[in-house]
Amino acid sequence: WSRRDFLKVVAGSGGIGVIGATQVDRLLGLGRKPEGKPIYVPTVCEMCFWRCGVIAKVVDGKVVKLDGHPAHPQSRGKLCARGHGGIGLLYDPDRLKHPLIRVGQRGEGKFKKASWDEALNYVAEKMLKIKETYGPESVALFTHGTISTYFIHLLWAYGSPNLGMPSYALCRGARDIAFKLTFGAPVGNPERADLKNSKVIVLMGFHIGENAHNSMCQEFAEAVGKGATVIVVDPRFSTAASKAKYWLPIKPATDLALLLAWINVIITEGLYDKEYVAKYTEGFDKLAEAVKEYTPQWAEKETDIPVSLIIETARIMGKNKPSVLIHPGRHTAWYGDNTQRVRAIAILTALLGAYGRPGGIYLPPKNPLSEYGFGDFCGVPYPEHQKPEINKGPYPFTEEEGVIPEIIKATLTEKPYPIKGWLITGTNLIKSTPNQRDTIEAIKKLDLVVAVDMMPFDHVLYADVVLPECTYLERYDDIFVVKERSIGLALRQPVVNPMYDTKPGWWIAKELGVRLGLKEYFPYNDFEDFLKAKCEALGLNFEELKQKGYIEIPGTANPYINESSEVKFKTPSGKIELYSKQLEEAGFPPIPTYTKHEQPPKGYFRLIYGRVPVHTFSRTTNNPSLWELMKENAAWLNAKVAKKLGLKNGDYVVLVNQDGVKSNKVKLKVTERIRPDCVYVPHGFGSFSPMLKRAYLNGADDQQLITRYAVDPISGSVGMRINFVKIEKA
Ligand code: MGD
Ligand code: SF4
Repeated sequence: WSRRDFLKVVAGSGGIGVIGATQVDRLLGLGRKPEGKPIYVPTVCEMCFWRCGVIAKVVDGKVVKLDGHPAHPQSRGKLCARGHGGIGLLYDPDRLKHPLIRVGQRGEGKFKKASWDEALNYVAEKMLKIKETYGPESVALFTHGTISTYFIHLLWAYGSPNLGMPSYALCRGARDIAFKLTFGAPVGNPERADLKNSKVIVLMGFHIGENAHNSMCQEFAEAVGKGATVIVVDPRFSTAASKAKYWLPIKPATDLALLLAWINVIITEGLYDKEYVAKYTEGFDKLAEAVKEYTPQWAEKETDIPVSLIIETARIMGKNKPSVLIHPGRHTAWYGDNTQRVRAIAILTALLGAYGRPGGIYLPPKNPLSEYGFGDFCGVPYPEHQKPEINKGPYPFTEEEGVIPEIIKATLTEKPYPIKGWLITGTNLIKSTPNQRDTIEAIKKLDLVVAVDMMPFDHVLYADVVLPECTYLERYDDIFVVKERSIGLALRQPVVNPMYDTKPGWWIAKELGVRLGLKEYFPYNDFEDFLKAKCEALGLNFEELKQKGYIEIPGTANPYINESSEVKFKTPSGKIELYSKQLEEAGFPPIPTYTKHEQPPKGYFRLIYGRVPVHTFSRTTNNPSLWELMKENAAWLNAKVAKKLGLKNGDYVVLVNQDGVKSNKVKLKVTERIRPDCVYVPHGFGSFSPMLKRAYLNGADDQQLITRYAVDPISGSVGMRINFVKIEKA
């Protein structure tokens, strides 16, 4: 966003703060404007994982403003509110300021201050003891964000495969597997959605604008401006729905029925791209046969969407093919049949000839770079692990990023072998993972819990040792290979020196590695040495990258299929697999089939959740700048239902789930913008860490209410939208 748009957000939310010099003064307690000559430093945002390019304005050694890098394709000169709000993170007085060692019980949050040597020695000693007693596999790593690079390297060098990343099973895992099974490649991050050229945009439970990813929002606005038809399928009238021609308020958990009915109409009415289907796909006849039963009449009963609208929207897609984007989504961990649901999106995309065509899903860029990863730098192979990996569970298509609840289950049961140590870096495990009771019980069984974080979020209360990382504005990180329509390289570099006694993640991992006898895996003293060597290996000038912040590699853009040359997809058949033999061989339906999901019992509502544009998960809820824009969440309830229950807008209520678990008190948003059978709660609020002065007990924690989950048997994706709540007055 531009500064003007940002001010609009501030005004719209009734906020009082504008992130500029005045607020920086307040955050710093300066009481005056910094007056020196400004310097501008390019770097990369980490307020969410879109990773926009940033230009930081620094005056008198203080960051006074963050703006979008004009050349970086994910920022295009703009930042979202959270990107601007990075200053609030840097100067948050509640930051972790020095290493801590626990003195009270796990969960009490009682610590003593420690030196880095003391804290690192403590962790290393425990890790060596666990390795000796149980084997290295008994340490697991939970990690998210850039710090993952260094700690996955450490985990693998130490000898454990047991990695759990929320960004896989709790987020985009099912989507990536579904696209790989169908097209031979995941849809990428950023998603390869050619939004700006789309004539029809279909958003299924994907709330662009509330789920704010910078360039994606810019392209959505551009497409809407050019007159694209937007079809929003959501039980809630999202912000994107306000830009849509069609809002289809679907009964939750029935999206697959709508998708199958759309496929049915597209095939029976001959609206598919016949030439494309014949040339690039495999299994069309079997698909046509399989979807015969999924008529719009059948789907109406499942979804509550009228037959006429199902047919009308399918025809609009057919008429505008191939420039139709059925967005594959990002957080696809919904109901336990996630891979098949996203596969239906992929199949519909293929029928419309929209994969590799303008306005659909563009192709991955050509990659001339050698795959030169962090682990390659040391040239030492990782040790073979002796015991089976727990993190993949029994799910045949899962990736190495793992299924977090499988590690938690193994920790609780000690089967197939004990897990005794958890390293938690850059993820608030308590807020990201369903069934908090299991997570907390598992923690109690451990010999070692380490948290590497910047803020004392919920999980930090349970750590034996807390290692404070400095923020993204105070550190180098590994070079980012930006894979958008073309390939580029972006550098995160320190904008200011680290505040307090905090250290970068690469340093913490290295110091631990050295103490664990793994020095050969960390053959550098200074991270600049590593970055320079990496640049050399990639044929780049490090100084130029430092100065520019982002460099595009010319000749790498490859957005659309070249119809005149032979196209080979990286699937076993070399074609787009409408019918998946891989799934069939693994014992799953080769074409998505519909399964009914349980609906809320009487007196209960389905708990659905989502994002707000000024926060990222839980991580920003204590940020002074962003907290001013939104301090607490509100539970959305349909107006008619509220009237029946005698509840008013602004009343405080408590949500109680099917297992009797109660939320914090939460404000009610009474609105026509939601179906009567759901309650919607923005995710990430209601922290129970008293070390957070602003976020503490502000609003309801949706994760607390997610005691049940359904794991997708194909990908291990963890469906979390299967919980029901009733409402009690607070
Ligand atoms: P956060 O809750 O924001 O996200 O889950 P998490 O990755 O756990 O917690 C991030 C933690 O990382 C915070 O403690 C923060 O201070 C710390 N952190 C942030 N930046 C850095 C850094 O640079 N260095 C270090 N060391 N620490 C840092 C996200 C996960 O949650 C995901 S990806 C998804 S898609 C799911 N979303 C989701 C949902 O929408 N609803 C529900 N109920 N559950 C969800 N779980 C998943
Ligand atoms: Fe930062 Fe916003 Fe970009 Fe995310 S979308 S990286 S928070 S500016």
